Amino acid sequence: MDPLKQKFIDKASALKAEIKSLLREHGSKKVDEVVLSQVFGGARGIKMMIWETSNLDPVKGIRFRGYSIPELKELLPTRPGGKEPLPEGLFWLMLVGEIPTEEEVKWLSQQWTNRSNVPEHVFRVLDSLPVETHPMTQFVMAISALQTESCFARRYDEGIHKSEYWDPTYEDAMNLIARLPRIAAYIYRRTYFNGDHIPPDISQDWAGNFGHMLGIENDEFKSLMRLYMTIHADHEGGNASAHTVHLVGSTLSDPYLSFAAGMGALAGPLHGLANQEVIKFIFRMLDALGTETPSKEQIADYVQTTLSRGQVIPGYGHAVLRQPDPRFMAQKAFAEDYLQDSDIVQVVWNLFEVVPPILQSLGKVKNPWPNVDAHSGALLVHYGLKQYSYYTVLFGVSRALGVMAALCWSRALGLPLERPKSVTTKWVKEFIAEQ
Ligand code: NMX
Ligand code: MLT
Repeated sequence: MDPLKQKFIDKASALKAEIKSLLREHGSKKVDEVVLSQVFGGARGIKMMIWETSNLDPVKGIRFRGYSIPELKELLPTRPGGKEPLPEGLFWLMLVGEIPTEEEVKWLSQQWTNRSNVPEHVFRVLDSLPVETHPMTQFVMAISALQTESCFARRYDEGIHKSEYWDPTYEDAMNLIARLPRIAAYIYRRTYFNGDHIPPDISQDWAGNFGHMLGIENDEFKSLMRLYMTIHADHEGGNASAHTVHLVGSTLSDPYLSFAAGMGALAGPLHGLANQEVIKFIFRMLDALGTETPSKEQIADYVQTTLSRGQVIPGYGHAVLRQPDPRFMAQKAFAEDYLQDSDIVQVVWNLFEVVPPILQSLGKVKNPWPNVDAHSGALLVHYGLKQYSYYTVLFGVSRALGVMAALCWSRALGLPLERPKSVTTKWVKEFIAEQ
């Protein structure tokens, strides 16, 4: 058995036994109370699932196995001489809860290279779609087409014992992550470069090779890709894409179909599609104002007009966070290091000053601060990746790291079918009448 897989199952078996005795003793302890506004309000804040790979604090932001993004930048292995963490290291950390050594990260990079072959029929499925098909639709279809390769589906069909579900889940998770950059790059090149594809460079790390296949041969851009793939990977289990993967996976639908379903959730403008909406918003604003360098007053007027049209300001607000997103701050720090002089980055920074007080003044927005999507597009535009309808695919490739690690845990811990209770408004009225 490979060393990561062995480490994983050792840890998961120990935790499974611990959970069993914990539930025997404390299974009836109350962890939450649900009020009616939560039932009607998108289940905000209700504690209802187990997610081992990361946890979100409303004020401090995301912690991957307890580590903040600045801590990970210090601790995770980088390329020789590089400043940004390798996403391979984050996957290792999320899967087994340990900061990997450089050797372990090298091993994982090599594993993903070995597993990265994409069967020809997946490209044929993509090539059969109209070229103007949204990249997220192409992504979902390609992942679904790749499901022919699922070890989990095959082993289930052969009658696998339930105690072994984790094993083909791990294999599918590793193979899927290994193949995603090639698929995502194929979608980019077919959509915007007339199908002029770039073969993989297997000497590069996972994110570096992705940057290479996109066609942007720039070391700074590859560093950005490593950072981008690390910070978008996981945001605890309740976000819409992760929760969808978790829910679909709980039916024992295989990792490919579970991930494709999660990508459908990520493609919504209130979730991952917000990264394309932010840059679209900025381009439209610059167009409307007739300048690349609008003043803060001009930006404020445009934001007010957008709100008066009943539209949200993309990239701002969050269902859980109540402070600027540390992922926004990490991208801001990258921009301060590498691209201080970019006009579009300056617009993002001006929005950061202008938008929060305006949203606060509405009196209803719980978090007026920027989220991860407020910054990412401007960085990509700077390096020439201007085709914003592609941006959510990048988010999706990264999100695979977290949701696949978490899916391995769900199957190893033997988590059951997820099936919460719904009620009708008639039931609510009767419930109130009985109080
Ligand atoms: N612009 C305008 N109004 C907003 C915004 C915003 N950015 N954020 C929240 N509101 C409104 C919201 O629409 C709601 O209005 P109403 O009562 O009229 O329906 C009110 O403020 C209360 O909403 P909250 O409780 O603050 O936010 P909620 O938890 O419901 O929603 C988001 C969270 C993220 C969906 C919301 O803030 C939003 O729509 N933001 C813009 C889209 C975005 O950036 N999404 C990306 C999230 C991160 N990601 O990558 O997934
Ligand atoms: C995410 O990364 O999934 C988003 O910030 C949305 C969320 O956490 O709800």
